[in-house]
Amino acid sequence: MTLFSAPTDPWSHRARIVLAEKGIGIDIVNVEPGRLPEDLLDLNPYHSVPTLVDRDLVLYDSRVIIEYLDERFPHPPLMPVDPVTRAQFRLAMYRIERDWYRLLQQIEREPDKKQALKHKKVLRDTILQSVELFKVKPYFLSDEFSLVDATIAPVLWRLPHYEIDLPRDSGQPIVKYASLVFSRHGFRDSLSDVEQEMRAF
Ligand SMILES: N[C@@H](CCC(=O)N[C@@H](CS)C(=O)NCC(=O)O)C(=O)O
Repeated sequence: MTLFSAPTDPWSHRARIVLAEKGIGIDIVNVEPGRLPEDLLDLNPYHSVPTLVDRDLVLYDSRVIIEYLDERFPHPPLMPVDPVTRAQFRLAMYRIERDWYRLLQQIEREPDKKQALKHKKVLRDTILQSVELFKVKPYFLSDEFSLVDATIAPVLWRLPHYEIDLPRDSGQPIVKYASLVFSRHGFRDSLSDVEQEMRAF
Protein backbone atom coordinates (compact mmCIF):
# COMPACT_ATOMS: atom_id res chain seq x y z
CA MET A 1 0.00 0.00 0.00
CA THR A 2 1.07 3.55 -0.67
CA LEU A 3 -0.16 6.76 0.89
CA PHE A 4 0.45 10.01 -0.93
CA SER A 5 0.64 12.50 1.89
CA ALA A 6 1.72 16.09 2.44
CA PRO A 7 3.89 16.55 5.54
CA THR A 8 1.99 19.62 6.80
CA ASP A 9 -1.51 18.74 5.63
CA PRO A 10 -4.08 17.98 8.39
CA TRP A 11 -6.11 15.61 6.19
CA SER A 12 -2.99 13.60 5.40
CA HIS A 13 -2.12 13.65 9.09
CA ARG A 14 -5.53 12.18 9.89
CA ALA A 15 -4.82 9.19 7.64
CA ARG A 16 -1.27 8.80 9.01
CA ILE A 17 -2.65 8.68 12.57
CA VAL A 18 -4.98 5.80 11.69
CA LEU A 19 -2.15 3.93 9.93
CA ALA A 20 0.14 4.37 12.93
CA GLU A 21 -2.52 3.46 15.51
CA LYS A 22 -3.13 0.21 13.66
CA GLY A 23 0.57 -0.43 13.05
CA ILE A 24 0.03 -0.74 9.30
CA GLY A 25 3.27 -0.82 7.31
CA ILE A 26 2.90 1.36 4.24
CA ASP A 27 5.02 3.44 1.87
CA ILE A 28 4.40 7.09 2.60
CA VAL A 29 5.16 9.27 -0.41
CA ASN A 30 5.64 12.87 0.69
CA VAL A 31 4.29 15.35 -1.83
CA GLU A 32 4.11 19.10 -1.97
CA PRO A 33 0.58 20.48 -2.38
CA GLY A 34 0.34 22.37 -5.64
CA ARG A 35 3.21 20.30 -7.10
CA LEU A 36 1.76 16.82 -7.07
CA PRO A 37 3.60 14.07 -9.01
CA GLU A 38 2.28 12.89 -12.39
CA ASP A 39 1.32 9.42 -11.13
CA LEU A 40 -0.86 10.95 -8.42
CA LEU A 41 -2.49 13.35 -10.89
CA ASP A 42 -3.39 10.33 -13.05
CA LEU A 43 -4.80 8.35 -10.14
CA ASN A 44 -6.93 10.95 -8.41
CA PRO A 45 -9.31 13.15 -10.43
CA TYR A 46 -9.44 15.67 -7.57
CA HIS A 47 -5.63 15.95 -7.39
CA SER A 48 -5.70 15.90 -3.61
CA VAL A 49 -3.88 14.35 -0.70
CA PRO A 50 -4.23 12.09 1.10
CA THR A 51 -4.59 9.42 -1.59
CA LEU A 52 -4.29 5.74 -0.74
CA VAL A 53 -3.32 3.07 -3.26
CA ASP A 54 -3.94 -0.54 -2.27
CA ARG A 55 -3.14 -2.70 -5.33
CA ASP A 56 -5.90 -1.80 -7.84
CA LEU A 57 -7.88 0.26 -5.37
CA VAL A 58 -7.32 4.01 -5.32
CA LEU A 59 -9.01 5.99 -2.57
CA TYR A 60 -9.12 9.71 -1.91
CA ASP A 61 -10.83 11.82 0.71
CA SER A 62 -9.41 11.24 4.18
CA ARG A 63 -12.72 9.98 5.60
CA VAL A 64 -13.14 7.36 2.89
CA ILE A 65 -9.53 6.32 3.51
CA ILE A 66 -9.73 6.02 7.30
CA GLU A 67 -13.04 4.13 7.21
CA TYR A 68 -11.55 1.71 4.66
CA LEU A 69 -8.45 1.20 6.84
CA ASP A 70 -10.63 0.51 9.87
CA GLU A 71 -12.58 -2.15 7.99
CA ARG A 72 -9.62 -3.71 6.20
CA PHE A 73 -7.48 -3.82 9.40
CA PRO A 74 -10.10 -4.37 12.11
CA HIS A 75 -7.66 -4.49 15.07
CA PRO A 76 -7.83 -2.39 17.08
CA PRO A 77 -11.33 -1.27 16.04
CA LEU A 78 -11.59 2.51 15.83
CA MET A 79 -15.38 2.73 15.54
CA PRO A 80 -18.03 1.67 18.04
CA VAL A 81 -20.23 -1.30 17.15
CA ASP A 82 -23.74 -0.09 17.79
CA PRO A 83 -25.42 1.77 14.94
CA VAL A 84 -26.57 4.77 16.98
CA THR A 85 -23.10 5.50 18.39
CA ARG A 86 -21.55 4.87 14.96
CA ALA A 87 -23.93 7.42 13.46
CA GLN A 88 -23.10 9.92 16.24
CA PHE A 89 -19.37 9.45 15.61
CA ARG A 90 -19.87 9.94 11.86
CA LEU A 91 -21.82 13.10 12.54
CA ALA A 92 -19.06 14.37 14.84
CA MET A 93 -16.50 13.76 12.05
CA TYR A 94 -18.72 15.53 9.54
CA ARG A 95 -18.98 18.57 11.80
CA ILE A 96 -15.26 18.71 12.58
CA GLU A 97 -14.44 18.51 8.86
CA ARG A 98 -17.01 21.14 8.00
CA ASP A 99 -16.29 23.56 10.82
CA TRP A 100 -12.73 23.04 12.09
CA TYR A 101 -10.92 21.82 8.97
CA ARG A 102 -12.56 24.45 6.81
CA LEU A 103 -11.38 27.18 9.16
CA LEU A 104 -7.84 25.75 9.17
CA GLN A 105 -7.91 25.90 5.38
CA GLN A 106 -9.15 29.50 5.45
CA ILE A 107 -6.39 30.48 7.88
CA GLU A 108 -3.76 28.78 5.71
CA ARG A 109 -4.98 30.42 2.50
CA GLU A 110 -5.72 33.92 3.82
CA PRO A 111 -3.12 36.43 2.61
CA ASP A 112 -4.52 39.29 4.72
CA LYS A 113 -3.16 39.15 8.30
CA LYS A 114 -6.16 40.89 9.85
CA GLN A 115 -8.59 38.55 8.15
CA ALA A 116 -6.47 35.53 9.14
CA LEU A 117 -6.65 36.67 12.76
CA LYS A 118 -10.44 36.76 12.50
CA HIS A 119 -10.50 33.16 11.19
CA LYS A 120 -8.20 32.12 14.05
CA LYS A 121 -10.55 33.65 16.59
CA VAL A 122 -13.53 31.90 15.02
CA LEU A 123 -11.67 28.55 15.10
CA ARG A 124 -10.72 29.05 18.76
CA ASP A 125 -14.32 29.95 19.70
CA THR A 126 -15.74 27.07 17.66
CA ILE A 127 -13.44 24.57 19.40
CA LEU A 128 -14.31 26.01 22.81
CA GLN A 129 -18.03 25.67 22.10
CA SER A 130 -17.53 21.88 22.25
CA VAL A 131 -15.76 21.90 25.61
CA GLU A 132 -18.55 20.07 27.47
CA LEU A 133 -18.16 17.07 25.15
CA PHE A 134 -14.52 16.68 26.20
CA LYS A 135 -15.51 16.27 29.85
CA VAL A 136 -17.61 13.17 29.31
CA LYS A 137 -14.95 10.48 28.71
CA PRO A 138 -11.14 10.37 28.36
CA TYR A 139 -11.40 10.24 24.58
CA PHE A 140 -14.10 11.94 22.51
CA LEU A 141 -17.33 10.47 23.95
CA SER A 142 -15.47 7.19 24.40
CA ASP A 143 -13.15 5.22 26.68
CA GLU A 144 -11.20 4.11 23.62
CA PHE A 145 -9.35 6.04 20.93
CA SER A 146 -11.48 6.28 17.78
CA LEU A 147 -11.60 7.71 14.26
CA VAL A 148 -13.11 10.86 15.79
CA ASP A 149 -9.96 11.38 17.87
CA ALA A 150 -7.84 10.79 14.76
CA THR A 151 -9.91 13.57 13.15
CA ILE A 152 -9.67 16.03 16.04
CA ALA A 153 -5.96 15.55 16.80
CA PRO A 154 -4.46 17.16 13.64
CA VAL A 155 -6.40 20.36 14.37
CA LEU A 156 -5.47 20.59 18.07
CA TRP A 157 -1.83 19.76 17.25
CA ARG A 158 -1.65 22.74 14.89
CA LEU A 159 -3.05 25.37 17.29
CA PRO A 160 0.33 26.71 18.57
CA HIS A 161 1.60 26.76 14.98
CA TYR A 162 -1.23 29.19 14.18
CA GLU A 163 -0.70 31.04 17.47
CA ILE A 164 -4.10 29.98 18.79
CA ASP A 165 -4.16 29.61 22.57
CA LEU A 166 -6.91 27.84 24.46
CA PRO A 167 -7.67 29.55 27.78
CA ARG A 168 -6.17 27.63 30.74
CA ASP A 169 -9.41 27.63 32.75
CA SER A 170 -12.33 27.19 30.35
CA GLY A 171 -10.20 25.28 27.79
CA GLN A 172 -8.69 22.90 30.36
CA PRO A 173 -10.76 19.79 29.43
CA ILE A 174 -9.62 20.14 25.81
CA VAL A 175 -5.98 20.69 26.83
CA LYS A 176 -6.16 17.57 29.04
CA TYR A 177 -7.76 15.54 26.26
CA ALA A 178 -5.11 16.73 23.79
CA SER A 179 -2.22 15.70 26.00
CA LEU A 180 -3.75 12.21 26.38
CA VAL A 181 -4.03 11.84 22.59
CA PHE A 182 -0.59 13.35 21.91
CA SER A 183 1.06 10.94 24.36
CA ARG A 184 -0.05 7.88 22.37
CA HIS A 185 2.66 5.96 20.51
CA GLY A 186 0.46 5.90 17.43
CA PHE A 187 0.10 9.65 17.46
CA ARG A 188 3.84 10.26 17.91
CA ASP A 189 4.64 7.81 15.11
CA SER A 190 2.19 9.59 12.81
CA LEU A 191 4.05 12.89 12.84
CA SER A 192 6.07 14.07 9.86
CA ASP A 193 9.34 15.89 10.58
CA VAL A 194 7.66 19.25 9.97
CA GLU A 195 4.73 18.40 12.24
CA GLN A 196 7.12 17.37 15.02
CA GLU A 197 8.45 20.88 14.99
CA MET A 198 5.01 22.49 15.22
CA ARG A 199 4.95 22.18 19.01
CA ALA A 200 6.74 20.62 21.98
CA PHE A 201 5.22 17.52 23.61
N1 LIG B 1 -11.89 16.43 1.80
C1 LIG B 1 -10.54 16.10 1.38
C2 LIG B 1 -9.70 17.36 1.42
C3 LIG B 1 -8.28 17.10 1.01
C4 LIG B 1 -7.55 18.38 0.64
O1 LIG B 1 -8.14 19.46 0.50
N2 LIG B 1 -6.26 18.24 0.47
C5 LIG B 1 -5.44 19.36 0.09
C6 LIG B 1 -4.25 19.33 1.01
S1 LIG B 1 -3.28 20.72 0.91
C7 LIG B 1 -4.93 19.13 -1.35
O2 LIG B 1 -4.52 18.05 -1.68
N3 LIG B 1 -5.02 20.14 -2.21
C8 LIG B 1 -4.52 19.97 -3.56
C9 LIG B 1 -3.23 20.70 -3.81
O3 LIG B 1 -2.90 21.53 -3.00
O4 LIG B 1 -2.54 20.41 -4.78
C10 LIG B 1 -9.99 15.02 2.31
O5 LIG B 1 -10.53 14.86 3.40
O6 LIG B 1 -9.06 14.31 1.91
